[in-house]
Parts: sequence; structure tokens; C-alpha cells
Amino acid sequence: DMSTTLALVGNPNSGKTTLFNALTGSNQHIGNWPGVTIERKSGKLKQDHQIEIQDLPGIYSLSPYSSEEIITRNYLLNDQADRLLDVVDATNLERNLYLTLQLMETGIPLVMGLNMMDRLQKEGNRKINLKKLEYILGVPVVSISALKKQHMPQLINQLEATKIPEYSYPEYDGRLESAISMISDQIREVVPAKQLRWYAIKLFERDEEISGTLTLTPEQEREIEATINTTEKIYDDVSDSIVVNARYDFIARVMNMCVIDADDFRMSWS
Ligand code: GDP
Ligand code: K
Ligand code: MG
Repeated sequence: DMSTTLALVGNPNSGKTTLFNALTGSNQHIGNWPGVTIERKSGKLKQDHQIEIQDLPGIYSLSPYSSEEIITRNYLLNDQADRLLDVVDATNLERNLYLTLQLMETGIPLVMGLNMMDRLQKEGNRKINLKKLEYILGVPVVSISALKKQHMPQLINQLEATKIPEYSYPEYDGRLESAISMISDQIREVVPAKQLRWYAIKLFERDEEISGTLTLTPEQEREIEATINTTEKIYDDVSDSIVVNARYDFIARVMNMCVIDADDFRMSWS
């Protein structure tokens, strides 16, 4: 069976459903996610029935606080998606990137569909350098308008590519990276290799939903807790907040490098 499953992931209102409809046409299956009344839609890509598309619930984060987040992350962790199409609202790039970074931590190949480009152009006060965005994130970026069905052939080309380039993970502050690497050493034997970073970060965040799924020795648990405690002392902050700040630092660098606002010019002439 040569079929691949492509999961649409993104913030609420980033245009997932509009894009899903544009890609699948009337070829859709609608149901519910098990145990919850959240609608589940899947369908086949119109131009290539080997590509099965799954629309996932809109989320801002892969934390375990809402049904939408839990459905999405379980789906991603249980290896049901071969690739991700990260639907990003270009007019809200900064906020949307917060989820993108977390999606990249799952190790699943990802293409970014930078949506709402028609609105960004109409607003006319911001330019996004797509080449630099691709470079700094290390993922393919295709600018689209799902509503106006613009750049759909370019997107489909990228989705059909036999291989999506491997990306390196977003690299955070060195002191956090060394904690992640020490935790990784403790759990290397008990988690899938490509999800090592995901599990290490989640353990660092003290995500109990995740730690509950792993069987660790008391010694491993002690080592991990010691790593977290030491790092919290270094930062004088709690671990989940250290990770949040590290992600925002990374996003600030991306925005600095890739985005030019009309205001930036006005400032420099005043
Ligand atoms: P979802 O919550 O991610 O499924 O987002 P929807 O597909 O429901 O879209 C949210 C709103 O954004 C709707 O009003 C869409 O018509 C609109 N929308 C989606 N894609 C685009 C786009 O490319 N351009 C513009 N201007 N609006 C869009
Ligand atoms: K919506
Ligand atoms: Mg939707």
C-alpha cells in the first residue's frame, strides 16, 4: 500500500477546513473523534488519491489541557501521520509559530502552508521573506490562499514530493539544550528514536500525561528530576516556563530575520 497520510494541523481559524475542502473537494468522510463530540473529517487529495488527508482540531499548543490538544498530540504520537501540513495564518505569524515549533519536535516531516497571503497583501504593511523563513526553520514553506485557491499546484507539488527534507530541531538556549540532552540519555532505550526530543522536552516540562506512559526505573526518575531541579535553579524559573520562554526567544529571532513591517521603515526616517 503506497498511500500516505497527511495531517492538517494549525491554530483555530488558520484556514484548515477551507484548505481541506479545497484539497479534497467532495471526497470527504465525516465522523467523530472517539469519546468526544469533536468532528473528525478525512478525505483524499483530489489530484492524487494515494494521499489521505486528516483534518485535526485547531490548537495553539501541544499541551495536555484541552480535548483538542490531547486528540491532536495522541494522533501525532501514535504515528498515524506520515507528514504534516502546518497551516499557518500569515497575518498572525508570531503566534502561529509557537505551535509550529512544537510540531517540529514530534519528528514528523512537515510542510508549512503559509495561508491568508491574500489578506496579508491587502493589509499591505508587512512583508515575509519566505526564503529566509524556510532557511531558519529548515522546512519547506509554500505561500497560499486557501480561500482564493491560490498557489494550490505549488502546495500539491510539495505534498507529493517523495521525500521532504529532514530538518534539524529548533535549537534553544544552551543551558536548556544540555538538560534536554541529559534527559534524552535517560530515556533513549524506552522511546522511539525520532520522538526522543519530544519525550525529553515533555518530561522536562513535567507533563504527567506523558511521563505516565513511560516505564522508567527509580534511578532514571531520580536523574531526570535532578536535571530539572538544577536547571530550574540556574534559570530561577519553573521548568515549563523555561521552555515557553525558549520558544518565544526562538520565534523572536525568526521574526527579526524574516519579517519587515512598514513601521520599521517609518521609524528609521523619523
Ligand atoms: P479553521 O478553524 O482552521 O478550520 O479555519 P477555517 O477554514 O474555518 O477559516 C477561518 C476563516 O478564515 C473563515 O472565515 C475562512 O473563510 C477564512 N479563510 C480561510 N483561508 C483564508 C485565506 O486564505 N484568505 C482569507 N482572506 N480568508 C481565509
Ligand atoms: K473555525
Ligand atoms: Mg476547522
